[in-house]
Amino acid sequence: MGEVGGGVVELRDSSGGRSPPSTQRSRSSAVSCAVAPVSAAPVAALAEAGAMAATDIARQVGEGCRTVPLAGHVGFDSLPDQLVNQSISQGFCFNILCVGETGLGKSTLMDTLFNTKFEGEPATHTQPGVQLRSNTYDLQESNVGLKLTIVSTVGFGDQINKEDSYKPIVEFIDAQFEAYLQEELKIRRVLHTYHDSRIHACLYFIAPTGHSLKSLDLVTMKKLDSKVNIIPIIAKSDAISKSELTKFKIKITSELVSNGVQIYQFPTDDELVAEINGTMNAHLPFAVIGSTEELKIGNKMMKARQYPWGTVQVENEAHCDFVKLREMLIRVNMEDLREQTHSRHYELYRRCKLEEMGFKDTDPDSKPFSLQETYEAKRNEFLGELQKKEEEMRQMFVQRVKEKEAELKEAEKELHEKFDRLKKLHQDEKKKLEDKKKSLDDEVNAFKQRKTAAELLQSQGSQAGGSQTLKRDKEKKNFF
Ligand SMILES: Nc1nc2c(ncn2[C@@H]2O[C@H](COP(=O)(O)OP(=O)(O)OP(=O)(O)O)[C@@H](O)[C@H]2O)c(=O)[nH]1
Ligand SMILES: [Mg+2]
Repeated sequence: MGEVGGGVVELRDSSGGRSPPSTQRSRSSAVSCAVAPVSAAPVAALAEAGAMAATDIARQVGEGCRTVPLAGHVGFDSLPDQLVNQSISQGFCFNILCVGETGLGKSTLMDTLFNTKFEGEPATHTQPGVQLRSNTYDLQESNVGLKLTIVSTVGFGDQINKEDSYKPIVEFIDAQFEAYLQEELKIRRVLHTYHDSRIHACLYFIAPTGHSLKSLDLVTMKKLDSKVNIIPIIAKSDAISKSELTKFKIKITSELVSNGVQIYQFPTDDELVAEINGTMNAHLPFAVIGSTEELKIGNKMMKARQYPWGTVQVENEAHCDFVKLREMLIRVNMEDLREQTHSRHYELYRRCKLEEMGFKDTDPDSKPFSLQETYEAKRNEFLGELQKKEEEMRQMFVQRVKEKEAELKEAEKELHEKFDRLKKLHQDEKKKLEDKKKSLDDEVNAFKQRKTAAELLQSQGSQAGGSQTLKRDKEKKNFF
């Protein structure tokens, strides 16, 4: 395996000249400056920067600070070396996110960039949604250790409805920021041993269509640009002719600009790398080819792709921009990508999150707001809200009880009315029956009277009939 960042491959500029030596940039932060390979130039530059910073501080503190000459060597000029040594012993970490449609050559490009074969199965085209696959590897080059995490999209662009394809990616990036924030907020923090999983660079793989960006690409890049350093690359650029590629690059750039997509710009504020970075910014998006296959070209073994009509060499700058990408991503700007992730993207996430949680730097009178005050304010706000909620619930409960009471009263009233109605009905019925009974009784009495009269009449009749019979019997006897 070859060297990844040690200067084996020379980067040539467009005029054919050799580019400045590969150097990791160092910015103002003390921690982030401890990244350069141990060499005299950056250490001297750091010492110089340190001296300049001291002058600045002296100027800032003004009267209270005096410059005192030293009578002899003290030793704090070794501070930059100490930083470098400490950083080397701690090791570095770098996290790359590869976003691109299935089969666009993401894994092959990673293998080619790091000169190794990372494991990983190709994805199918039948994924129901977009997922992210993350793998971490320990790499060693010279005496520098690198914990490399490669995160790849799986199933990106394979769904019929691609509206939400960006969401899992955004969620993943935010989850890494959140994990870091949680670690920072812990009482016992172990940030020096914490595995920082925040994404430092997002390689966005554009399909070599030669036309324009797909809306999926534009939407996804737009959603990601405030969260991660996006480096757009035209994948499998051997599938596109030279003249088409030039037009395609122009088209992509203009579409990114017109849609307000902020891609990562290689920094030009450090004169050590300003020239090369400025030149490379003009070459974006890089058109790359990936291959780990080594073919014999002339006397040399080279990474290339062989076709029936010829061979395309990965590391030949006339064939593609692979070398430019490797140079910019690994050899020149790796530290800037890490720093931008921390100072820009993570800072934005942290600020929004803390503001959401109620933290402020100053109160309405522009006085500094202490953590204690923030806590008290948030607590009071919370208690106020709790009281408000309690009051609302009480009101609601009273209201419900009142409603229930009214309902019950209404039901009771209805029952009473029903009872009265039934009672009246019953009374009417009773009266009717009594009347009927009375009339029946009357009828019965009248009948009885009639019966008695009839009986009397009958008995009288029978008596009268009896005496006549007696008389007749007597007359009969007399006759005989
Ligand atoms: N023509 C051409 N083919 C390439 C290039 N890079 C990779 N390939 C081929 O494309 C196919 C897919 O490559 P992968 O690297 O597996 O693609 P991927 O994006 O990782 O695929 P998934 O992980 O399945 O999404 C393989 O057959 C590669 O050999 C390239 O630059 N040009
Ligand atoms: Mg893959």
